[in-house]
Amino acid sequence: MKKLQDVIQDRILILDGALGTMFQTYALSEEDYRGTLFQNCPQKQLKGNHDLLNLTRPDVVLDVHRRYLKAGADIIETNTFSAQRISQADYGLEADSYKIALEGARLAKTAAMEFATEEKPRFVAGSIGPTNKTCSMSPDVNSPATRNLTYDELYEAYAEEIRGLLNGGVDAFLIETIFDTLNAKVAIDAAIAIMAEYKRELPIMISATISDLAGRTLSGQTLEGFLGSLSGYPIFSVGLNCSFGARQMKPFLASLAHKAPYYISVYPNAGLPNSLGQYDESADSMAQQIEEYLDEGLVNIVGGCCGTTDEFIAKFSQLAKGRKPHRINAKSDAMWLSGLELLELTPDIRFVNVGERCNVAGSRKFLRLIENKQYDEALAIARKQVADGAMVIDVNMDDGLLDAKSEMVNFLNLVASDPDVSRVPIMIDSSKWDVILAGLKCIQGKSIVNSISLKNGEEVFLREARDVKRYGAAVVVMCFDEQGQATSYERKIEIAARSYRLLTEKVGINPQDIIFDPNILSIATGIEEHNNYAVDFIKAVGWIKKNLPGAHVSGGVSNLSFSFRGNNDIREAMHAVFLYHAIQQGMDFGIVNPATKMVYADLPKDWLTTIEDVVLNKDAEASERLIDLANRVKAEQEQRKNGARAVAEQHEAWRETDVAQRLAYALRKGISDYLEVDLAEARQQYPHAVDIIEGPLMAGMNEVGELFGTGKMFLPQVVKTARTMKQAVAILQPFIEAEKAEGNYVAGKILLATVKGDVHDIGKNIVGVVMACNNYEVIDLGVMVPAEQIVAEAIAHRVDMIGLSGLITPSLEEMVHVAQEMEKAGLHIPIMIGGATTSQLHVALKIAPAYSGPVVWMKDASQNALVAAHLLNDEARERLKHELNAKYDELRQRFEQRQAKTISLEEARANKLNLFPTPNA
Ligand code: THG
Repeated sequence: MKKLQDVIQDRILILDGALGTMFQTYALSEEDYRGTLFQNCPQKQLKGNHDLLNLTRPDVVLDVHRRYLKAGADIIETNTFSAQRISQADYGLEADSYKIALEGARLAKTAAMEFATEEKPRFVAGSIGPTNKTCSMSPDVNSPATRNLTYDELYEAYAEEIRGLLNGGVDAFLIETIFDTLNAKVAIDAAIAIMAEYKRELPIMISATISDLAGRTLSGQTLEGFLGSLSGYPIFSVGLNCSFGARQMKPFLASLAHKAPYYISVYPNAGLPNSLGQYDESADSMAQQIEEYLDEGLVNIVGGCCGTTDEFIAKFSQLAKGRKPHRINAKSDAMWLSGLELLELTPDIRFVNVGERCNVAGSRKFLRLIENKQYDEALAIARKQVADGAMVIDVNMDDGLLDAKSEMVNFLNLVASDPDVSRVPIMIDSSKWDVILAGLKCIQGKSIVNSISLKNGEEVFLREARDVKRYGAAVVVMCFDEQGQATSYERKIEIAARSYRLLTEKVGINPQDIIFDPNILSIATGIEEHNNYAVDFIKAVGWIKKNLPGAHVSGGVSNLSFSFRGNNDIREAMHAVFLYHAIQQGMDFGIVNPATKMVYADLPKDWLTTIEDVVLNKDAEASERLIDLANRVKAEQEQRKNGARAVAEQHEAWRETDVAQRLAYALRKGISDYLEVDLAEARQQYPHAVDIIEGPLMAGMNEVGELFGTGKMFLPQVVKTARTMKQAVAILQPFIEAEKAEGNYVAGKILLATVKGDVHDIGKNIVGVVMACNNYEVIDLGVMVPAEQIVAEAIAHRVDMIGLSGLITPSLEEMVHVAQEMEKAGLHIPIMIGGATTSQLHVALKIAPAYSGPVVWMKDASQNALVAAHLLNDEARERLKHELNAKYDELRQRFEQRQAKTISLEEARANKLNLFPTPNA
């Protein structure tokens, strides 16, 4: 029987559609989900745990598979999207994860075998979902470095799922609905490891989901950045699923097809969910859009996600017959690195400056900040380097008195929370391998390991190189071997050549992922043997670039000038001269201070000659002349010292605007450095501290909302602004308290929760901030909160109102459930509804009718305080209630009219406009 790898070259393959949508047609009950196996399971609700049906209603699962195969699917997915312990923990079924995965694979395989023929083999792709937690984002706005899932925990969970899938007979792995690339990296890692264990090699299929109009993943990566992260792994296909409908997906799919060196897959939703959370697209209308994909040669594999059924798949299958599959791109011969964005080393880039300042051994300031746990300030150093143009940042925590590993993890997690910094790739710098590994496990982008070398022999070298490959990273290779550090040209190139051979032949590392560091050592030290160090380095650069194809060259540039410490102008001038010559020979990376302004072409003539003589070791007295020059410069500097300081105090342009603009800007950019000063200034201008929040800060937040809505900002940036808002509020809090004590404000108590089944809480957190700013006591129950708990806590705390939040469509249903439970409990307090998929129409049609108290839909967080004020005032509340009732009635009526207006196609045709009536008719 032909393999997937063969068949895909001949034609476009059809993937199946959604399983959930199909299960819905069976109207399964709680009893179906429980079966006899879980009859007595203490968990209240198992319904909704679709994967469990593999054990309790295998007949239904088989039936769905068969329907898709009948419709023409070449590849069917196992019903195992959540068959790992992280997700199953929601149902207390961790221990059953393996069995669920195994049975899921068996069922799909059984069905596939029934349909497979010589001409049309059928394949089973083991579905591996993202889980309900994320490795790259903090669950807590106040603590950006916190994670509630680690690489290792997730690895164990995935390994178990993958074992089940493999033992159950899958033909490929489909890591899908990826919203956090780090989660996906863990799945890839586990899949490769388990396959090696079983001596099997199956294709790894990858499918991301994009969550905003800017085409980024939820964790903020662009699709190109995402491809950068994948570039170190053996991948079969890449694509998109879920997200939007086929129409909105097309531009993103096109850019993926244009860039990715893999087969391309796509399985969109049946349109965007409407205000009731349903999917509007029909099999016909969606097929039209799929046809555009085919016309443009964008895809190799096509199927459907949420809302699609076998009817859709049958249509796609017909459409794809005889169509030309997408032609796969050749693998780029440029190096790919990534942070949130891709850094592709195209020839026009020539030189990548790596910021050196986040190094406890290379910056006293950075060390002090880390020692004192002033992490925000430490992060500001990283941010400044990127603002100064650093294309990569080096992070080093090696200090005898620090716990390097935990500091590395903490700092990298912080970096991940700051989209201005995490835009760029990271170079993880440590001499301890466990620190490097810990670092690799917290980065979703493709990073650079700094460094490995042969200093402890081949065995260690190969082992570490395999780790580099395992985590999909690039690597700096120092020119060290068993005999020590290479200082001469001959030793440098000898070690580089040997390392290159081992890495490419024994480990299979892509030469593009190797960066040699032939050691930049200090010159003009007064020791004669040091005089030729720069020359040897520069010559070695030329040799490596010529003789070790694909490989890159880097070095720690500031090492060169250690003997001129304290004289930064001379040091920077030396670096400029050195880089000028080394870059000419092909040096394409350098660890430098990105703030350096010194340029080779601008150096005064006498400086240039003197320094060039030293760097190129023109004569034995060159060092002496440089030392003289350095002393002269130093003396002049002493004289000008006071004047010079003023120049150093440069201000960024935005600091010149008025205080309201500055605050709004700081908020929008998530810059908290100036909050104290600016807020102090603002308090002079505004009568009450709370006015600052409702004025300039809220204006900033609104701007953020708008930018996000139009795809000009992406989620991590929004999270960052939320954090800055929180800090601003914390600064103002004491003043608000004081004003309250003066009797200026009355407040109430609000309970907030993201409903069960949903983990999104940014909107809720912003509301929390806004309400707290307005002197409400906020009881925040967090995410995934069951209705019973909401009701119980509302009663226990005697809250004045409840705010329900949710981002995904199933949350709409859950909100109705919460309203029903509140009604049953006899509550009448107001409910505020907010979140991306919520709508006034849904509130009018579904939630409000389920509850006798007021239910108010919130367009955005800025409305909450005002509406809350109305709700707490007896008179205003009655007025609001009437207004709402009228509005809701109107919405319902209009909706019903619209419903009534839709007639069947036959009726419409019978009633068509006839401009040329036939005489007899
Ligand atoms: N190769 C590779 N990695 C490296 C180096 C290298 N990592 C570390 C180092 N060398 C590169 N980084 C620096 C960072 C700072 C300085 C030098 C190299 C430096 N710092 C000032 C000093 O010591 O005088 C600090 C002044 C301050 O405290 O602000 O020069 O070669 N692969």
